[in-house]
Amino acid sequence: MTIPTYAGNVGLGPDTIAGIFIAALLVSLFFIVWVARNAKRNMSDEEYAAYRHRIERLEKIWVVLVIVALIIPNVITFQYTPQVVTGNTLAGLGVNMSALKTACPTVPPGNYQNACTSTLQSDIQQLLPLQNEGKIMIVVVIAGQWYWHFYTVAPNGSLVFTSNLTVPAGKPVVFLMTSVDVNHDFGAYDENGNLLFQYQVSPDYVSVFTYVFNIPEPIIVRCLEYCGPGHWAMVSQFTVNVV
Ligand SMILES: [Cu+2]
Repeated sequence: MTIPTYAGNVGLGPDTIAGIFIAALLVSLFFIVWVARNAKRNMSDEEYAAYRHRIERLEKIWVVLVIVALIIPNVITFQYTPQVVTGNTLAGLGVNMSALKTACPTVPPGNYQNACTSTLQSDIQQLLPLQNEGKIMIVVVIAGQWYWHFYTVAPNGSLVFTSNLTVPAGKPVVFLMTSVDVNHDFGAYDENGNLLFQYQVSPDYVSVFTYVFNIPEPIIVRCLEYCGPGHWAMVSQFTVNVV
């Protein structure tokens, strides 16, 4: 498979997205000029008061529209947010969720490299019996400028670096993710460029995220949070296989 070179290649495409932004810019520009011209006209005091009244009413409508436009898509799409089921999947397998750690010992900025080692190891010890029983697969993700490093977990709990990660279909995959520098965002796309899920990856913190891949296919991983000039190149991949 070929990996598109940058995030704009997914979905609408960079030209369409640029077109939308330019169109929005031109529409805004038109209204700015229109308002400025109207405001310049010679108006009597009564006319000006009526004009102000009209504008204030438009502003109120505008504020309500923006709030509605933000709330409605959030409410409609909430049920599709995969994070909602993370706790249920692991708790359903008997994991004591309160024993899973997410916070790492605080270290000064710039020293995040090993900050989360003990937290990761503690979580792996909690989850290892389930993996050894074949009920889950644990994947450790270390993010950095500008790479994704994947590790699998051996039966004795030690981390094994892999540049050729495969995960099973139909079985919960538990991602334990942290960053060695800045905030990143783990975005998993299927073969057709559809976003399956995304999850925040932060320094000083271990993100625990469980996902069940339904079909065997290649997965592309992109960073979905701007993390510096190499952000666009922070692309990796792994494969979902039949169990
Ligand atoms: Cu990033």
